Amino acid sequence: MCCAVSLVTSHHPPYFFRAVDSPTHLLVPPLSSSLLEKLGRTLPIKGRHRKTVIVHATSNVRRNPNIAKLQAGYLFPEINRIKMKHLEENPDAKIISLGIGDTTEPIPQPITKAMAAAAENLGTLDGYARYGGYGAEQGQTLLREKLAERFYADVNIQASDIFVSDGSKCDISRLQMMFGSNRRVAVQDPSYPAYVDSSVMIGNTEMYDHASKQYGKIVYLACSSENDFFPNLSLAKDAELIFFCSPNNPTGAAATRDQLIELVRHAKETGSIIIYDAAYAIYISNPNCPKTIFEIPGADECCIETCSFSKYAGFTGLRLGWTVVPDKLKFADGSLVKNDWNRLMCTSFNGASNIAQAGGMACLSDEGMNAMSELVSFYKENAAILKNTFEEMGYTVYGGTDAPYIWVSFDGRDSWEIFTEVLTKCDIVVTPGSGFGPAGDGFIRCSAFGHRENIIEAAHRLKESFSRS
Ligand code: PL4
Repeated sequence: MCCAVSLVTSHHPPYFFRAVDSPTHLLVPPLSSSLLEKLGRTLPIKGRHRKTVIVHATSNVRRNPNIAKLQAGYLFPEINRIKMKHLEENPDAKIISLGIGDTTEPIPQPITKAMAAAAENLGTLDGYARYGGYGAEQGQTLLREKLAERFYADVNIQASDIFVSDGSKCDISRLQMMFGSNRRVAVQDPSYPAYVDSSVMIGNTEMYDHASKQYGKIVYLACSSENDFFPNLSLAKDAELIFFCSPNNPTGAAATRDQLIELVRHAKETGSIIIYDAAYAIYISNPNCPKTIFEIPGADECCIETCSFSKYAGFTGLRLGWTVVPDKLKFADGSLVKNDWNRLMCTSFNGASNIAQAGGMACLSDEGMNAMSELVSFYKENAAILKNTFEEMGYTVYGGTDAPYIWVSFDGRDSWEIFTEVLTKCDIVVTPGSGFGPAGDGFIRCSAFGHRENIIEAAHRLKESFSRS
């Protein structure tokens, strides 16, 4: 191990690291394996006693204590790691992934053609002069206008409220950066894990509690069939920021107009801000479920909406999204949230790729809109196949009609245990419900992103191994 030897004096927490030597002047005998195991770990300190341990370090820089609070790895790379390990151990396994929600079908041709033309254009003097170089941090004006026209024509949102970005996940972290630490945050439970993990990283939480499987200070708003997947908002009366995702990942539940009216009313009464994740809005079929929070009167005074081309047009790898910060939304001091978002984006973001933005423009043409709609219909047919399969097998299933995810109940069983059983018996990767929060335990999430033949084969394998009826 090539590093300096340091003494760590720890007084739970924070941990104090002090380098006392270099590799060339070792003061200590070789480290035992048990000590090596502790390297870089948070050591439990009993009572008020200080504990001195030896660690290898190459710097005196203290680890970010907020990142140190995180448990295990981020959910999706973990799922991928387990999948790869399964493949290593079973090289002949024909794994089907219903796990990570990653699109599988090609980007429609009118969109790829527009991007190819944009790339070619960058190879010409004139084209480069017009579209090359750094672009506006807020996104190309034409794209912002087109987004406003396509998705916000009937609501009080202007092109200048829309900030184009490299995707929703990135904007979620940047929103955390804008609001800063020590915020009281509420999340739906279960929900997309980036909300909780980014809250931990920015310093909005206390330590993780192993008994409740929750981070201290975050308000977990349980959503289940018992409350129609809409939480008891009174629990969030002290929250400043509420992450709300509709259609929800992972439950697939889309909030109704009445529920969203209640959400906006709550935010206005408590003075909180809703960060509304509409990444799957295009999957909504139910006319009673709004596709943007800004359909709700007053939402422009208390909501930020983030959205993405990832699941609309297969841009998961290409990266293009947007966040809407309305003009009317203000901080407690009366200043515009939009001004701070603009300031943050100008400092921390250099504008979305110009080729991706050309693709975004093509998505919003008539041809592109039709192509996206076909793609979404295809994934929704997959969702219907999976949903019907599990129902025929005797399971209770949610979601899948307004979202590309189905949420399958295993009657309270440990969801990692089900995940492992599905992987070992069927060579199928799903996502364990508890990865989305403690209220997700007992469930698995199946993604409907897949080639049709894989979805049909997965349905067949699941029926063979897990049928109840
Ligand atoms: C795996 C509610 C997927 N590595 O692509 P983006 O950044 O525009 O959107 C990410 C996103 C935002 N909001 C919600 C989402 O569900 C997602 C994507 N979630 C999933 O399987 O739950 C992909 C996850 C990816 C990630 O961590 O986002």
